[in-house]
Amino acid sequence: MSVHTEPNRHSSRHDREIVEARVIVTCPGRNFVTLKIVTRSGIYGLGDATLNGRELAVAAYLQDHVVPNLIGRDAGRIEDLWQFLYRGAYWRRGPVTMTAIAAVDVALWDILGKMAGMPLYQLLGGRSREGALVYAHANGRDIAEASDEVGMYLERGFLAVRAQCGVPGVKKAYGISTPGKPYEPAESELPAETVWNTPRYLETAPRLFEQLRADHGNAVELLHDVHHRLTPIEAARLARDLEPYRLFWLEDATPAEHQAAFELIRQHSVTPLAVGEVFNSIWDCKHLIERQLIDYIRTTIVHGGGITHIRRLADFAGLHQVRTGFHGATDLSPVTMGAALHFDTWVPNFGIQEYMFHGEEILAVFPHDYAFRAGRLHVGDTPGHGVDIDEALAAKYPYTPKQLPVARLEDGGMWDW
Ligand code: GCO
Ligand code: MG
Repeated sequence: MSVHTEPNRHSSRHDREIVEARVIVTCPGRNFVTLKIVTRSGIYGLGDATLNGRELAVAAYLQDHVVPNLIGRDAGRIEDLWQFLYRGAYWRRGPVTMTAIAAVDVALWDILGKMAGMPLYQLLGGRSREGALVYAHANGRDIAEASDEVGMYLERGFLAVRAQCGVPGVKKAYGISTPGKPYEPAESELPAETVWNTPRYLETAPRLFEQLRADHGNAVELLHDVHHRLTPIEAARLARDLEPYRLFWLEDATPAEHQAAFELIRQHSVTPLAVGEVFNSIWDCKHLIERQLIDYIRTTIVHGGGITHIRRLADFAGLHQVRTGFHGATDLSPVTMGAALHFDTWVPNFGIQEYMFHGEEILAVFPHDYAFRAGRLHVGDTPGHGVDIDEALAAKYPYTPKQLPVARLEDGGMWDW
């Protein structure tokens, strides 16, 4: 019997040639940088290139140094282009470079999916699960308000919720929204200055989780983000104090530039640890993973060199029973959310996905096919990553400079925000 297979009409080098790549900056409520790569066949792909508060640095890196290298190349050579932009640039790693590489990489995977007529998760190896477990953000000025918000998310069907609350005596703590507004830290052109008090926080956080368990029981998964503000020994103490409340994870308990600092936390506590939203490559977490000092790795596609690199990171983490828990704050565009959800649908060592919802204006600029049902996000079967951009609408929202806040101790010394 002879088997006849039609050649894919996009399989020729000529059709796959990159003829245009453009950087789109838009601010439908917050700034996003998107790279659009167009092939000769007319098929295009999108990659997110947003680095909160440093958006134009990535836009310029792409525009001035990457785009001229893309024109005329074969969009099908995803691995080779990744190596070209990483090894070939000589200056390696760092958030600006790795975000720019990610934008190219995700756009090329999107093109590949569209050429193949397949959703991205299928190209990666197919479905491992029906939907990706997600966690929402609950916050409140005090414990009671935060608990009410956890209750509100449970009513909406969430199975996992991150909780943050105000700290008595601290005027504006990380993670707490202005009443009536969604949580959005980058509100002003120059960084807002906040004041931090570690002893007050260390008293408050365990009381928050004691109350949440009393109000909502043990079935909900609870998470908490320290946002890098503790020293290793303080982090060890908090992780130990939180043990009775069985957190899903404690995030960024101490800054992780010095990866071995996590050994101290591990020596004192069995609270699961998550780290990595500010990492850009495997090298930032190699020690943490090899020594099993963390349980979840948060580095996601947009800031970690794209699907090509994050796939390697996830495989390496899997060898050490570390699971993924991708960053999904609103400063990552729906393009990253779409790509991340395809990855989550495939990756064997999936843990959880952060889901902080984008507002209506943003969702209108980025039409997408993922949807929330019963505690999980589900990707659609649109070829590629399933997220598009309405360029005419995007053009109506010009870039607006906004930076993240900074934190100081009460004596004025700079601290981690
Ligand atoms: C999170 C993060 C965010 C970051 C933000 C910075 O866990 O979602 O910590 O809230 O602060 O992404 O741009
Ligand atoms: Mg975080």
